[in-house]
Amino acid sequence: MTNIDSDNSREWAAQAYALLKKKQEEQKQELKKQEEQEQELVDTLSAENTILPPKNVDESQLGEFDENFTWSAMVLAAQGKKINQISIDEIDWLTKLRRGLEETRKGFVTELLDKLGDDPLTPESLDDLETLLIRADVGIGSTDKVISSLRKKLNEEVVGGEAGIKFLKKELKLIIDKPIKNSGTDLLVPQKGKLNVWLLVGVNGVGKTTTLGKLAYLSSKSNYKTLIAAADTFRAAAVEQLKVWGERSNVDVISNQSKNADPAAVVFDAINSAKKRNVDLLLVDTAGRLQTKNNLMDELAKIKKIIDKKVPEAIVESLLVLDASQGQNGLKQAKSFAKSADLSGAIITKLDGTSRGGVSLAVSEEVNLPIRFIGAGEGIKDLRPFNSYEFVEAMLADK
Ligand SMILES: Nc1nc2c(ncn2[C@@H]2O[C@H](COP(=O)(O)OP(=O)(O)OP(=O)(O)O)[C@@H](O)[C@H]2O)c(=O)[nH]1
Ligand SMILES: [Mg+2]
Repeated sequence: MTNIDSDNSREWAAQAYALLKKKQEEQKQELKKQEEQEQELVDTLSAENTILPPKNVDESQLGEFDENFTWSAMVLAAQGKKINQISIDEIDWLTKLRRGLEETRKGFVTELLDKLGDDPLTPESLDDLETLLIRADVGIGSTDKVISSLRKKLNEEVVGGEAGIKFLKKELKLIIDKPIKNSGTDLLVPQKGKLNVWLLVGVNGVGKTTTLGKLAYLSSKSNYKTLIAAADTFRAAAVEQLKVWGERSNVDVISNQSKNADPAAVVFDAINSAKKRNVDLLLVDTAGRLQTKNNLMDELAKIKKIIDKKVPEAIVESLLVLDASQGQNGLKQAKSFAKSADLSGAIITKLDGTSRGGVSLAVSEEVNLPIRFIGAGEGIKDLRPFNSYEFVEAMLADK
């Protein structure tokens, strides 16, 4: 970690901002040149009636040099990033994350800071903190852990307000990091040279298809050969929805448009294509609900069986998608899925605009799942690999 004191931090952020501004200007010039060249090509192709690829995704724009920028730059600096290594995309994401967690913070940190003030922590302030953590959906298990660590610390020494927050951040991070450490993989990325199959599962409306679209974009942008399997055959519009995402990220979608097509059969076809095309990552969208009494879990088991049988060497991840705004309800779903589906990780969505971001901690502590990605918006770039440091900093940012 880099040490930057607050006097120097604004100066540092200002330098980073100036550098990014320059970079953006250069990029704009470059983009203009490219667009001119592309237009020439488009004109030629249109004359030949060729179907054109979709337009590229918009580049992130550098916003104002404000509190958000400074905070984001500091979070990156604290993780050892140098001024010239910072990108507009990263700043953009952190700003979104911090804004997204604003509601969670409002009912939590602001009140906490008010209660703690500059005075040392007391047993009473711990009681307040306990209530606030529970209210933020952090969960009873995690709350107990944090409070008893703090109580122990209080018995040993005087803890001031600021030191209390620092200690709290450390404890929360430990809870989130535990299942990630246990999994042996800090960052989930497809393994090169193998077929990786990521199944997105979860109840209806939590954001599976949207998340899959964002993952397809991240993956193909990172040069993994990517393919999508539209295995939600229940919802008629699901395939169309996926195709739009596929187009935006230049990833093909394997589907079966016939009514009541068997999801496992779609996965079967997709695996064949994936093998033929040497795909690195096959992303499988699944249904959040079914037409018949068929159990969602049975359906998932069937899909898994096909994968194991056809490509036993594949690296399979079953990722549970959870809508943060559902709070404790989402946690209940996670528990029941975890019981019957063999899950390997979680993706938390809709962290923007919910006051229940704390549920991420409950997922780590009570369901013991490593959080792999988080979503904070409906745009294609609004999903990022999970970073516990950034998450906790955003959740407890003091303004
Ligand atoms: N604000 C916000 N909205 C999101 C996010 N992720 C998904 N959504 C929205 O949530 C709604 C449902 O998303 P879908 O991706 O269709 O959810 P699903 O789990 O595939 O739903 P089913 O296929 O019906 O099971 C859509 O309106 C999405 O735009 C997010 O991170 N933030
Ligand atoms: Mg869907």
